[in-house]
Amino acid sequence: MKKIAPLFIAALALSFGVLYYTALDTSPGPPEDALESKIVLGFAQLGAESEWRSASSESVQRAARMYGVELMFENAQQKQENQIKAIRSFIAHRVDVIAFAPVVESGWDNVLAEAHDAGIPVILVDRKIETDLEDMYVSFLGSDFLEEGRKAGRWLRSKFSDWEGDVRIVELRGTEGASPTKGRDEGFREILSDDRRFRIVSSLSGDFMRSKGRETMEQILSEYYDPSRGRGIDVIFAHNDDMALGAIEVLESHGIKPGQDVVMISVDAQRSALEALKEGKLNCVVECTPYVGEQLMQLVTALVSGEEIPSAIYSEETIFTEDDPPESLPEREY
Ligand code: GZL
Repeated sequence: MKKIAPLFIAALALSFGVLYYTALDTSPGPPEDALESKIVLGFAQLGAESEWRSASSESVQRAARMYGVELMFENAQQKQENQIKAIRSFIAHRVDVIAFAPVVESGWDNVLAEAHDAGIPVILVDRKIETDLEDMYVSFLGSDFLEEGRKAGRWLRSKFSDWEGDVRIVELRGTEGASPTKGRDEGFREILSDDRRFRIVSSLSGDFMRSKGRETMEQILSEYYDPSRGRGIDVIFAHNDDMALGAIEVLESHGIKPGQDVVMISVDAQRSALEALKEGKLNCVVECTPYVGEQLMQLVTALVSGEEIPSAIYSEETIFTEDDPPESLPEREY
């Protein structure tokens, strides 16, 4: 019996405590609108695979500080399951808005349905998704990848307008299944498709990474490049600067002059790519801007204020080529 008494008293105290706590907890706090309620944005960044991605993250973080938005920022190390986990944690924290750069296009239906059911709007930043469900996101903010590929194709056709023979092209693809990889590839091929001189002899992924760009370029050279048997490469089209810069290192290690022996095309226009353009190691760089942080915060603020926002906002982008005077090239932060 004695043993039971202390237990009973402890249970009584605990229930009283809980009651006391909940009573305190239900006391009327200050009115909602009197609280300085900051907007809370959950951002699931895909990784840190390239200079472009680092600049993208910095743009979002800097803009959140500038706009007074409380930012929950998660980096998924290029793993979709990590992005899904991050989005679920944002839902659990009941953030006001979720934004993310989907590492690949497919596999988002379940987690976006959970966000939708929780009443949390989602903005796609940088990359797109494929889904049959309606209303899984409220807006896309980023680049037109198809047009970026078309720009590369148009420049290449102009470069080889007087060329008689075949144009043997190597394509260094970005992350398989990612919307920029798909768009740049499709746009590039669309522009070249009606001219049989242009032949893509190898198309392999370097995952948007400099290290894998090097590995893939070495593999392509070993499998394909053999001038003694007339197997050369006339053009390298890299889906981003990091892979192009990796390929440049490999070409030079084999005594091949990038930009002279092989025409080099890249996408992004980071600082080191524009430097390579000035040095004649790249011939064409299609711009893809990472600087959408402020636009994102404007969208988030408008959304939380109940304003309508556009379903898609595309960045204005240009192209830089070997014909541009070096002094006309922009100073890049990244
Ligand atoms: C494009 C972006 C791509 C960049 C790469 O918007 O998703 O991913 O072109 C980056 O540099 O890794």
